[in-house]
Amino acid sequence: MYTTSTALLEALHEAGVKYLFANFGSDHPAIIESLTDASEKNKELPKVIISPHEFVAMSAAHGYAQATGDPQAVIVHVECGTQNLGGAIHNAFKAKVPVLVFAGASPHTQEGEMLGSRNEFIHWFQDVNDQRGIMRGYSKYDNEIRTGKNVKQLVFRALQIAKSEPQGPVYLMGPREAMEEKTERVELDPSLWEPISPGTLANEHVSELVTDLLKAKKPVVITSYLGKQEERVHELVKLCNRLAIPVIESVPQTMNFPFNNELHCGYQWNENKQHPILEKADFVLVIDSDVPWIPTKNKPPKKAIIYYIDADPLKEDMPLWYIPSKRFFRADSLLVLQQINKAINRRRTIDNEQIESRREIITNFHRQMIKQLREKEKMHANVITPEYLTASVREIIDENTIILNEAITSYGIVNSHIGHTEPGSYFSSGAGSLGWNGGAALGIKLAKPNKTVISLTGDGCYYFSIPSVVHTMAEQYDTPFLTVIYNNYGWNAPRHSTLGVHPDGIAKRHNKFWIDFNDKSNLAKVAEATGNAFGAQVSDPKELKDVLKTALDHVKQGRSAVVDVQIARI
Ligand SMILES: Cc1ncc(C[n+]2csc(CCOP(=O)(O)OP(=O)(O)O)c2C)c(N)n1
Ligand SMILES: [Mg+2]
Repeated sequence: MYTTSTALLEALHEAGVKYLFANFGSDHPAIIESLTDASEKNKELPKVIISPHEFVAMSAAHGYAQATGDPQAVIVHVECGTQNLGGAIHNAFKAKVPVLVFAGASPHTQEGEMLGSRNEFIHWFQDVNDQRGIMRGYSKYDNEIRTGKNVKQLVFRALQIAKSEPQGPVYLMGPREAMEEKTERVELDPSLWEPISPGTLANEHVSELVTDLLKAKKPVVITSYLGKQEERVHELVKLCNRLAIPVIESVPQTMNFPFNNELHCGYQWNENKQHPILEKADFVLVIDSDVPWIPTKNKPPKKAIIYYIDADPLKEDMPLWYIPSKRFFRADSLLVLQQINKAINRRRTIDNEQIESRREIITNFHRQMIKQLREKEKMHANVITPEYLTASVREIIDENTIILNEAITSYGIVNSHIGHTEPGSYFSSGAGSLGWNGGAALGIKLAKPNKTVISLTGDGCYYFSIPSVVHTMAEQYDTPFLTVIYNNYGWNAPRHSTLGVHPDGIAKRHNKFWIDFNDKSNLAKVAEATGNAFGAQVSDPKELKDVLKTALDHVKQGRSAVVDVQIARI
């Protein structure tokens, strides 16, 4: 027995995919047959992770790829399952995370003409005009598997596109008859389907950039996802240390620059304040960042010379996007940083005195910033502030921990009060459809079983993550992690958004923002019920640290834990 479905699964295995996050249906009999056949014959295929909701499946593949760089596969049921991927496809696409999604499609014969022909009422309902259109706008590539004869080529091509920068999700669909088709095994060499090679700068561009950089008195680097690759972080540290360049992380998706480096000048999310260093900058290197600043709140001066380096400097998928950059380079940030560092080493006239005086100013700024942060995280008598909560988490973690941040109006607080220092130790979704945290934690733990994984989430984002599904899967697949809910009993963000546009509006005057949740709900019980997690609620600041420690002990012993912390609405 060797069908299109066997070839599809075999292709995924040969391409290095380890997991299939799967939600099966009437479109998948051939896949189920092939999986059982392989399992009975001890033939190695990717491991199936049964995912009771597609959003969690996709978020888990997202997290796995963030932690490893390796795309996994998500298998969903026709157009319905594709739609249930929901915001998770927005997240993978916008965050540039590689995932291969396969969906079956309704049979295209109805009188038994072929194996797989319609035999259930649902096949008429699930036959839609443009199933692939659901993913268009949120995938780099989509195609239909029409025969088993070249399904491997389609899978390898799809993965080549997914892994090439800018990375992203890809979509294949196959109608039932095509997936049942008997076919011959095709041998392909995976090494001939590698992602496109990373790009560098032309020599004259390196030289121009370095000349402008060395002329600058107040240069600054801004980045968001440079830390996708550890080597990039080291190369950026090398450059910044050599020239005493301050770094600002804007909307950080990864750990990009160690917070304990005294050139780190903080994180920017939606804060309504001009960053004092960016305000005075005369040179800005934006490297790996979609949103380096929000011009209505914070921006460099008009005179600053800006260079923009990214795998996707045109942002063709963002209809409105521009920054006043002198040059836009499509290139790999590691290679570019290596080019810049080498070019600087070759320069003979570098004003080291100026660099050292700048280092002193930036170091003072950093120290002052840390002092203010420590002030803010002091315990208050009756209420847990997000700063105190984050500092308490920081105190119980070690260097073997990965933190996930979906704390929304506490996004920046999580960054500055954890203060990540190790590449790969921190992730946010990198996009805007909420609920990534639960599935992503599961995927990251699957990828890095020896790490302690901690998800810091708003209460709204906890609901969005479908915790019942996340925790039943976490137990079934032995991926224990700690969730800490920053629970302000509602959506604080739309309140901030309303005040941002209408600071003295009627909503403010009546303190009526339409964002409040049921405050009697015990959120941790969901995880207890479906995943046998340890659950706790805390509102007393004095009890917080002990509860967090107990919860973390449970996680270290192999049981997930959810700590629901009542925090002040800020
Ligand atoms: C799928 C989705 N639905 C709605 C939103 C709009 N939204 C942005 S932030 C937010 C509130 C999140 O609530 P919570 O996690 O409790 O964080 P808080 O705002 O309270 O800090 C909402 C509803 C979104 N971004 N994505
Ligand atoms: Mg909230």
